[in-house]
Amino acid sequence: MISKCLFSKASALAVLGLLSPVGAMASTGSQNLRGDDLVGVSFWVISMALVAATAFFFLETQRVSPKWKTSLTVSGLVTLVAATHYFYMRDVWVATGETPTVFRYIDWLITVPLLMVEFFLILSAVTKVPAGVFWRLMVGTLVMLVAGYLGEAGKVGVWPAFIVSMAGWLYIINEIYRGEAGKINAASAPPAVQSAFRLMRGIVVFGWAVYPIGYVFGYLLGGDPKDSAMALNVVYNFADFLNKIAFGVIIWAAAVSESDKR
Ligand SMILES: *C/C=C(C)/C=C/C=C(C)/C=C/C1=C(C)CCCC1(C)C
Repeated sequence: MISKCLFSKASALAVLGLLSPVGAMASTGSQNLRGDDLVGVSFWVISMALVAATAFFFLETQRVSPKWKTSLTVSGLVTLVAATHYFYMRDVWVATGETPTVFRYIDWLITVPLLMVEFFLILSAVTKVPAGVFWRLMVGTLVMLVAGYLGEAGKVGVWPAFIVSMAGWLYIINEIYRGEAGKINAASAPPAVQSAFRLMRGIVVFGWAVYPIGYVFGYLLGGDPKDSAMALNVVYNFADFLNKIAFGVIIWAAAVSESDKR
C-alpha cells in the first residue's frame, strides 16, 4: 500500500519534472495578457485557431485517399509549427512590448517552404512534376525571407531589403503563373485540382500581399515606433491566419472532393 502510494507520488513528480522545463521555456515573462492589449489578444486567438486547425487536418487524413494524405499532413505540420511559435511570440510581446522578429522568421523559414512543398504535392498527386519546379519555388522563398529578415533585424537598410524581398516574391508568382508549375497544372490536372491550384495562386498573390503591407506600416512610413510595432504585428498575425489556415482548408476541400469520386 505504502509503496504503491510512494510510487504514484514519485511518478507524479517525474511527470511534473518533465513538464516544468516546458512551462518555464514557454513563458519568457511572468506578466498576464491584458484584455486591452489588441496585439497580445491577436497572438492568443490565432494560437488557438492554429491548434484547432492542426487537429482538424491531422484527423481528416483518415478520410482522404492515400495520395492526398501527405498534403493534409503537411498542412497540419504548418499549423503545428506556427502554433508553437505563436505561444512564444505572445510571451515576448506581453513581456517586452517588442516585435518578436527572430521567432517570426524562424517560423516563416520553416512554414513557407512547407507551403511551397504543397504546390508541388498537389500537382504530384495527379501528374509527374520535374524537381526543377520545386527548387525554383524554394530559391524564390529563401531570397524573399532572408532579405526581409535582414531588413527587419536592422542588418541592412529597410528599403534595399524590401526591394530584394519583393523581387523574390514576384519570382514565385511568375513561376506559378507563367512558369512550368502553371503549365503543368493547365495541361494535366483534373478540375478539382485545377481550381485548388488557382485558389492557392490567388492566396500567394493576394493573401501574401498582406505581409509587405505590414512591413510598410512597420518600417517604411516612419510613424511613432510603438504604433508601427502594433500595426506590424496585427497585420502579420492576420496574414498568418489567412495564409496558413485558409491555404490548408483549400487543400482539404480539393482532397475531399477528389477522394469522394472513387
Ligand atoms: C505562414 C507564413 C507566410 C505565408 C509568410 C509569408 C511571408 C511573406 C510573403 C513575406 C514577404 C515580404 C515581402 C514580399 C517584402 C517585405 C518583407 C516580407 C518578408 C514581409
